[in-house]
Amino acid sequence: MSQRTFSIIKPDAVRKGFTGAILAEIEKAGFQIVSIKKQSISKKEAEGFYAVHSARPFFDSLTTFMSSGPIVLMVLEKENAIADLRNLMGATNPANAEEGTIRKKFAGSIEENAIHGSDAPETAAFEIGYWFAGHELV
Ligand code: RTP
Ligand code: MG
Repeated sequence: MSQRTFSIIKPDAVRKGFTGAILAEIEKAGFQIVSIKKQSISKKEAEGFYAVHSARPFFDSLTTFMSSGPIVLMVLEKENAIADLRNLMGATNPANAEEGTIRKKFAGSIEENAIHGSDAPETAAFEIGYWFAGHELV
């Protein structure tokens, strides 16, 4: 059954000019782009998005980074989209990411790691609703 997930091309990858190459990887892997937009986000918006990490030591640095420049926000669809995107992304720390993954190819560090993907159906639903209105998802 077809499933939706939420993804972000993070500011490091946009800055380095990797937007098109990452979108190509995503499409090559069989995802349909349901909706896509490029924008900068505020520190407050980043804090709300990453609220589950609010107690982590990297929270302030992460939310500063995520609001440091334009990002590309996307809703993606395919069968098994959530798990398949996580596999395509690779490990959080690019030093541990497998060959052929987006983070192996495009990430610079554990924080500046090029791409976000929802990790479960509940988080995908929250994250899609956080960034996209219903009329943007038809
Ligand atoms: P994401 O949520 O962005 O898809 O990444 P993830 O599931 O692989 O990693 P997660 O544990 O959810 O962490 C969210 C983001 O926080 C940054 N981070 N920095 N300095 C650190 O130790 C550290 N750990 C995580 C990364 O940008 C990570 O993607
Ligand atoms: Mg995560």
